[in-house]
Amino acid sequence: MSTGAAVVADAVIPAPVELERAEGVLDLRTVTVDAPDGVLARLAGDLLATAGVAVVPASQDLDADPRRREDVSGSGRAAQVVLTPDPAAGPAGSQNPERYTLTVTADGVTVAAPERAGLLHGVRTLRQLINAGRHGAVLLGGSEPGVDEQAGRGETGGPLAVGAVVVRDEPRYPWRGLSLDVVRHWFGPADLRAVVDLVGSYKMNRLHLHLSDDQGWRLEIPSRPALTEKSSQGAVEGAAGGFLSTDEYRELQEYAAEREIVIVPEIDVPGHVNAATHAYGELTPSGEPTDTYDGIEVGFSKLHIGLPGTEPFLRDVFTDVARMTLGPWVHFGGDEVLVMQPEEFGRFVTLCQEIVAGAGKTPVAWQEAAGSAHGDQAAVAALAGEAAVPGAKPGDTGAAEDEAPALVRPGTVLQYWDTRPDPAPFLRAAQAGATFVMSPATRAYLDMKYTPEHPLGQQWAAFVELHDSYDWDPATLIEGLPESAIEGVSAAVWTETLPNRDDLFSMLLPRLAAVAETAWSRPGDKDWESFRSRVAVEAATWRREGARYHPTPQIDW
Ligand code: TNX
Repeated sequence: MSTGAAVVADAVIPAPVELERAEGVLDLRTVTVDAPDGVLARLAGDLLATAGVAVVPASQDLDADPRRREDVSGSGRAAQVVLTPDPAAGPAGSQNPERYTLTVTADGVTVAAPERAGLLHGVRTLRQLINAGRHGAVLLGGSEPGVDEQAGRGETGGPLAVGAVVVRDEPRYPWRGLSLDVVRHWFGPADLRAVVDLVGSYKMNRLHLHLSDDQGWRLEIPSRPALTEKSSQGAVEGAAGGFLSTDEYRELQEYAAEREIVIVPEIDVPGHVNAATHAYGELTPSGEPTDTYDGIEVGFSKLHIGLPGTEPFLRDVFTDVARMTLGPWVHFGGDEVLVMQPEEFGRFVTLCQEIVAGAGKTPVAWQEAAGSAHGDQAAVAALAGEAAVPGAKPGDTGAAEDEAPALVRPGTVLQYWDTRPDPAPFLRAAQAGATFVMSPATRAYLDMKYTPEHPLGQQWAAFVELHDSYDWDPATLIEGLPESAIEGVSAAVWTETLPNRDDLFSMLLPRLAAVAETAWSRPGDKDWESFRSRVAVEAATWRREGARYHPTPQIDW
């Protein structure tokens, strides 16, 4: 009988703050779920059912009369899983709104948390502990009645039981997410719900959708119907497009919100706009719509601040998006505008923040909005066919770095991806009140190939093996950035080379679990060797649920 804490800890991703093993084992073949509301009870039941547990309806009578707690299969009592609001839950002294305590004894399960998110997190942890028992990672010894020792420890045959344990837990960062490109290839509502479930299973709480780009427009905008009428059909290399209707968008957000996940919509401007300029000729200097585009180059398209149609377009689009969005954030892109001078770019950044904030949302933008140009300013000018900024050197922002005022407003969230540029603009932005979500391409871009031989993905930033996406600290990426300016972490997956759900998932898994742990767990609670064994356990769930993953040789599957 092995009941050491280390063995049990080998089930939970992301690694929890505290996990204390106790005596006893709980048979979980059949459970009842008791929660503060019906939606939570259903979600908790669904999560446990994915671990193989039979969930039977709870009723007052079951508690009152033990004889009626016989489970439907007659093999023993239904264990009670009780979700209960409790401000005292979580690690000692914690005020973290997502904290929870999960307590498993031989008599039942309690998940205590001050808020709904913590209650769900506790159930997610329980699901992984059950999964580990089935997979054989937790050796449940003894002769507990109802636990069949001979059941075996295969994918589905292991005991549906969990050793007694107390988990007290909370996240390191409030923003733990995935950024998903649904433009280069289209992923519809069913795929998106699967992604929401996946993100949630690792206690991530943001799904950022990249909804517009050169190749397509993926969200119905009531005031600008041509965007989806004319520009939603295409994708990369002639693949089929699609878009979310306003109803589908609302339903997706509600599905995510039930799971405590906020959808963050991105409409990417002032670059990555060919789908917009194809739909509305008034956005181009000639007045003629641009052709459709199904290649994978970036950086060539742009809006024009001086055209009379531009600002009304931005106001219409961002006002509609803000109105349709349940969460507090709207992302306006701002990345890789390789054909625009810094002065015009700065005016777009200022305008978009003003529109988004005026519509009641917090603006989010890629790091370029801090005022640093992407890459080499001279190359930018050359691409634009314009004279280089006088005196510009590679890496220049085109402005005097030390004196230039920050472009960002207080509260704007910047998404950091390019690990090359100089930290000065980011420090200035932080001083102006911006916060940062870390998506370093060399670690968190899950469209990067795992290895040079990997058949899918790109390689412009790095090869990103599982260990690379695990072994980094968001707090040390930008030298001098105060910890208080770090909002969190987002993995990102661009889909130029990923035409379907299987290919997408094989890039996400197992690396998404690594990024999730980097976002949730403190550096001292992270451990690569432990993570390796926990991933191998978690993979049993992926196989059972038919989720494709990449069997990297870094794990003993
Ligand atoms: C960069 S980095 C992009 C995307 C591409 C991706 C391909 C950033 C904010 N944008 O437009 O799809 O590279 O890996």
